[in-house]
Amino acid sequence: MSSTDTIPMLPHTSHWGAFSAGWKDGRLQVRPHPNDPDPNPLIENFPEAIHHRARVTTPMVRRGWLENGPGPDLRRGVDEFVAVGWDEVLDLLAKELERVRDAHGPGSIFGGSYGWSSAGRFHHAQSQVHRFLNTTVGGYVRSVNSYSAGASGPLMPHILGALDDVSRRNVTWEQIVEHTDVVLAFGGMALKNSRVASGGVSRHVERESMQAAARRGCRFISISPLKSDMPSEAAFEWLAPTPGTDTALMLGLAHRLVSEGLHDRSFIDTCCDGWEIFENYLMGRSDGVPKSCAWAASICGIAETVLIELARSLAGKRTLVVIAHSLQRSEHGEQPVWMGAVLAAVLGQLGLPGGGYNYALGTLAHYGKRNNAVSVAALPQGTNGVEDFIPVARISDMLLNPGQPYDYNGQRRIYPHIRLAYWAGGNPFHHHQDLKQLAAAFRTLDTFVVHEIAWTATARHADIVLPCTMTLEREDIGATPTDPLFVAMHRIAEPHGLARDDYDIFCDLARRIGTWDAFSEGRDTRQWLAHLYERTRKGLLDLGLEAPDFETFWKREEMRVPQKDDDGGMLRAFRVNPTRSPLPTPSGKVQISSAVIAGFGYADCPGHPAWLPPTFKPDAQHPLWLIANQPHSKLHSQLDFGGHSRSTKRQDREVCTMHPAAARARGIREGDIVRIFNEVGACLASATLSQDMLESVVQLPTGAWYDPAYDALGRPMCAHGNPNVLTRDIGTSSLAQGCAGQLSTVQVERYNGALPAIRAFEPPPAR
Ligand SMILES: Nc1nc2c(c(=O)[nH]1)N[C@H]1C(S)=C(S)[C@@H](COP(=O)(O)OP(=O)(O)OC[C@H]3O[C@@H](n4cnc5c(=O)[nH]c(N)nc54)[C@H](O)[C@@H]3O)O[C@H]1N2
Ligand SMILES: Nc1nc2c(c(=O)[nH]1)N[C@H]1C(S)=C(S)[C@@H](COP(=O)(O)OP(=O)(O)OC[C@H]3O[C@@H](n4cnc5c(=O)[nH]c(N)nc54)[C@H](O)[C@@H]3O)O[C@H]1N2
Ligand SMILES: [Mo]
Repeated sequence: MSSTDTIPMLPHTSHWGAFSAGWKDGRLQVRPHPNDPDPNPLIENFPEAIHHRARVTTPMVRRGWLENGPGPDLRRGVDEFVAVGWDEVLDLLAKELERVRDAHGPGSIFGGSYGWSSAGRFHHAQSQVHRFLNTTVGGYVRSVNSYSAGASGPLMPHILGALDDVSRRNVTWEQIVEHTDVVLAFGGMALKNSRVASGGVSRHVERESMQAAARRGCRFISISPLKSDMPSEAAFEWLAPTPGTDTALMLGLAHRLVSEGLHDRSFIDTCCDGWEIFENYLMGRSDGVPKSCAWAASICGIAETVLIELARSLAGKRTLVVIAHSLQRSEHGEQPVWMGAVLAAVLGQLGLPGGGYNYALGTLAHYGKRNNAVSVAALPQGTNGVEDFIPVARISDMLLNPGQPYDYNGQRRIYPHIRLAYWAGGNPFHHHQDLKQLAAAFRTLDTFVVHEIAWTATARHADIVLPCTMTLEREDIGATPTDPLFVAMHRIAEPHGLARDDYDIFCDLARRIGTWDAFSEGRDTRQWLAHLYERTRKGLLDLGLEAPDFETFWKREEMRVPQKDDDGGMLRAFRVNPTRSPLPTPSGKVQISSAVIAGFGYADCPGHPAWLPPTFKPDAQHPLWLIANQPHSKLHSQLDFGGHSRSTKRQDREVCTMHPAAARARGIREGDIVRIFNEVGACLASATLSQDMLESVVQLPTGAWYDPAYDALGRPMCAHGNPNVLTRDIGTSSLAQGCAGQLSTVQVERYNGALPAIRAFEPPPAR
C-alpha cells in the first residue's frame, strides 16, 4: 500500500481529538469523529505535515561529534549533519551508551525527556525512552512534575491532596450545567485550550456545557487580561486584572467576606486547619496591612467598588473557583493556586456539587469529565536504578551547574553531572525558557540524542538525530481515563523516509547492548497492543460486561467503555464526612496555612497564601507585560509546519496581539512586523490590534519554532516569534521550582529592517 492510494477512512486519535483519515488523489484527508459536537480544527495540521520537508528522513549525526567523538562542543546547534545508515548509527549510539554507563554510571544520563509526543498508549515516547533506559543501562536521572502544573503539582498535596484529585476527578461539566450559580474563572476557560487532552477525547463538550449553564442562569466571570479567554457562549462578565496579581485580588475578596461576616465559619471550623494564622495576615493583624479591597485594587487595577460588589455577590451562592494552569506558570505561582482553595473554603463551597474549587477546569479536555470504570494500560517502565531527579524546569540549571545545591520542596538537593541526554517526544526549545541559555546548557553535554519526526530546534542541537514515525504511520490504542471511547488507531500511511517507530529503534539498540529480552519481553508492536489491551478486557469482564478480544476490538475500530457515576471525588467525600474521609494532608483537613511549608523557611513561599510582589515587573525599559500563552493553531510546537498553523501566520511570522493605544504610542499599525525584546532576548512577530485586552499587555503565544537570526545591528533574535527567547529561566519558588514561562516583561518597537526568511522548516545543512 503506498500512501498515495485511495484508501477508506480509518480511525485514529490525537491529543486534539478522535478523527478518521484516508487518502484521496494523493492528499491526506481528515474527518473529525462524527459524535464530536465541537471538533478541534488542529486535525487540519496533518495533511500538509505528513510529508513536509521539515520531517527527518534519515538518521543523522552531527559532523563535529562524528569526527571528534563525544564531548562538550560549541558547534552544537550550528554544525552540519552527516547522513548515516541505521546499522552504523545504532552501533555508534550503543557504544556511546555503554561508554557513559561504564565510565560515569547511569546517574550521568538524563532521561527526563519531558514532552507530549503523540496520543497512543503504546508509542508514548516518554514511556518508551524511560523503559529503554531502565532495562538497558540501569536507569537515568529523571524529572518530576510538569511544565503544565509545575507549581501546583508539589503544592497541592500540602494543602488538599493529589493534583489529579483536585483537577481531574472533581467537579464535572454536567454538575456545572445543573448546579453552579457562579463560575469564577481566573485565567478564563478558553476553548482553544479545553479542546486538547492528553490521550485525546471523542467529544468536546465545553462550549455546549457553558452555553447550557449560562442559559439556566449560571453567571460566568472571566478574570483575565485577555477577553478572548472565554467564549461568548458563556455570556460572561470580564474583569481584567494586571497579570500576576490574582492573589491580591482574591485576598481582597476574602477580606471583604470576612469583614462582613459573610464567610462560612462552620465550614472553616470543621473542615479547615490553620485559619487563625491566615486570618491574622488577611486582616493585617500580623503585618499591619489589611488586605482590603482598596489594598487589592491598588495592586490588581480593578476598582475597589467592583471587588466589594463581587465579594458580596458570591456569598451564599454555589460558587466554583477555578484557577487556570497559566496563573501558576509564573513567579510565585504557588500563591494563586493556594489562595483559590482558601477563597473557596471561605465561601464554604468546597466539595458541594458544582461548587468549591476545581483547579484548572477548562484548561484541558480531560478535566470536568466522568472517569472510566475500566482502566487504560500504560507501557510499564521497569525499575529505575537511579534515585536522583530534578524538578522538570530546572534543566538548564542542572546542565550548567553540576554539583551545585538548590532548594526544592523542603529538600536541599545537588545537581548531578550529566554527560548524555536522551530525548524522545518533547521539544525543550519549545517548552523551556531563555533559549539562549538552554542552547548553552546543551553544549556542555558529551552527547545529546534526539528521536524526532521533524527538524525541531531540539533536533538541530543534537548530536544524534533518529527519525521516528509520526502517529499516523503506526498502530496504537488511543484512550484517556476520562473519555469513554477507546480507539483502535490504524496505520494511515507508510513511514516517511527511513523513519522507524521509537519502539523498533529501542529494540535494535537493546539488542546491541544485550538487553533485548528485558526491553521487548519478546513482543512486537501488535503483541504489545494485545497485551496492553488485556487490562481493559479484564476490567470489562470483572464488571460482567461484554469484553471483546483484541482482534474484535481492532476490527470494530472503536469501543465504548462504561464510566463511573462520579460524585465529586475526594473533595465531595471529605465534605460529606470529614472524619471518615479525611483529606491526605497533615491535619486531614484543608490547610489554610501549613506548618510544614512554614517549616521550610522559604521567603518565596511562606506558610499561608500571601501576596508576594514580583521580582520582575514592568519598568521604563520594559513597560509591557508579555503573556506567552498556549497557541490556538496547534498543540505546543507540534506540526507548526502544518497547513492550519501556517495559515494563521502573517509574513510567515507568529502573530502578537497589542492594544491599539499601546500600538499607537509606538507607531505600530495592524500588520506591522514588530521586534519584541528585553534583556533576555528578542524576536519578531506580526502585530494585530485588539481592544479586548489590557493596554499594558502584549500577547504572543508559544509554538513558533525557534529560528535564530541577527538583525541589521547584529543583535540575535528569533525571526519567527518564539516567546521563549524572552522568558526568564527562574523557578516559581524554592517550594516547587516550577516553570515561570507564562509572563515576562518586554518592550515592543516597529521593525523596519529587512525581514529574514524563515528557515525553521528547512532541514539543517547536511552532507
Ligand atoms: N513561555 C511558555 N513556555 C511554555 C508554556 C507557556 O505557557 N509559556 N507552556 C508549557 C507547557 S504547559 C507545556 S505542556 C510544554 C509543552 O512542551 P512539549 O510537550 O515539549 O512540546 P511539544 O511541541 O508537544 O513537543 C512534542 C515533540 O514530540 C515530537 N513527537 C511527536 N510524536 C512523536 C513520537 O511519536 N516520537 C517522538 N520521538 N517524538 C514525537 C513532536 O514533533 C514535538 O517536537 O511547554 C511549556 N512551555
Ligand atoms: N490549542 C492548544 N490548547 C492547549 C495547549 C496548546 O498548546 N494548544 N496546551 C495544553 C496544555 S499542555 C496545557 S498545560 C493547557 C494550559 O492551560 P493554561 O496554562 O491555562 O493556558 P494558557 O493559554 O497558557 O493561559 C490561559 C490564559 O491565562 C491568562 N493569564 C495569563 N497570565 C495571567 C494572570 O496572571 N492572571 C490571570 N487572571 N490570567 C492570566 C492568559 O490570558 C491566557 O490566555 O492548555 C492545553 N491546551
Ligand atoms: Mo502543559
